[in-house]
Amino acid sequence: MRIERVELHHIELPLAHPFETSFGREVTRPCILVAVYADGLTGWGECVAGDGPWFSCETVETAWHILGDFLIPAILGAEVASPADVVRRFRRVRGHPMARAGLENAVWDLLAQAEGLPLAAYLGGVRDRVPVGVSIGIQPDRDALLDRVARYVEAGYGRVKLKIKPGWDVAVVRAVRERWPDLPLQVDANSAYTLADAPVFRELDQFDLLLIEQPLHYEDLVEHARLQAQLRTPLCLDESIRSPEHARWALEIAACRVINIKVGRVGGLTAARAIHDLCAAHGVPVWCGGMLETNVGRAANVALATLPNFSLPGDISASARYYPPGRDIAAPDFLLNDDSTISVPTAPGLGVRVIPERLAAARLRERTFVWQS
Ligand code: SMG
Ligand code: MG
Repeated sequence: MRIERVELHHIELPLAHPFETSFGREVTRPCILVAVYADGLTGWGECVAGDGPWFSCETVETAWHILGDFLIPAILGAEVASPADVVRRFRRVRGHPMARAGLENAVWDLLAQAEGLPLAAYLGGVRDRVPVGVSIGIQPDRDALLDRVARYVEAGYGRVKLKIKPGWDVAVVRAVRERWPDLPLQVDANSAYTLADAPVFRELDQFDLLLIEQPLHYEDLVEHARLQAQLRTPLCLDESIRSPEHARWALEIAACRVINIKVGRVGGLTAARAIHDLCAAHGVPVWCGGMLETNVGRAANVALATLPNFSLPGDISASARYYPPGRDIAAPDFLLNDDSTISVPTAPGLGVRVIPERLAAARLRERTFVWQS
């Protein structure tokens, strides 16, 4: 099919609750939604870059530039029969994985619809529901954290991730572990520590955590390998894995025993599936990370998590955990099942519909690119 038209929609939504990590506090969430048109179908993708270069060096502004000036011109008017055609046309662009993922994933949705298949089936997924957990940000104090954990456990989340940073680590993990001795629990430092903090991680080693996510520098692999060698608990890399190559290097030097796959961070569903396959071949479990996506990005995450080696619960919570009722730009919402899973949509493509009025209400700017034959 020929790509006839592409639209960029820069939107911003209020979060249901502020989300605080070691690198900052978010009250609203921006993103760029990408719509790709061909043969009477529309595919949607979400670019998860934020307002500032905090989680990653990409921002909404850099992604807007890279999409509009390089990536969209590379595929506008092109014949596309498979996602590989898009990946090939993007090969000249170095870096900018979040920008690439927004557009590549929109084409995945389009092609899955053209095949009449749910995105999960088009990817090769094997599940009809995916196990999920919830990621809980840093709270004003320990009681607030315990209340928040209690609320999510009562809501049915069977796995909890706590954000940690220096001064908000061993004592809070101990408090949660004492109250919920059997709860599957993990922590995420978002690169807030150095190797000099190894004693903190040796203490965290006693709490039977599922994993410790991205403790050290966001680009480092070598020091993660040194830390991993001192710990019983698996280290999991997030920010350090920005391509299949990073995953290969990390496995080669045993920098981690688990990988968090985020489709935006690694540059799209093709790269995400390649990392999944590589980890499966090495016996390394993976799970699907989250970037506070709207239902468009969430649908792509759910589809990805149906691949067989996604053997740990993902940061894919129910839609209501992220945005106030009626605000998410796509429907239907994702709901939490009693067994801490989310059901995989069965309609062709992403299986969610963008609601034009909600999109318009959330939009800050838009840009349209039309192929002139
Ligand atoms: O989408 O449930 C979610 C959030 C999961 O904790 C989460 N993501 O480092 O893994 C991570 C953070 C990054 C969020 S930055 C917006
Ligand atoms: Mg993380």
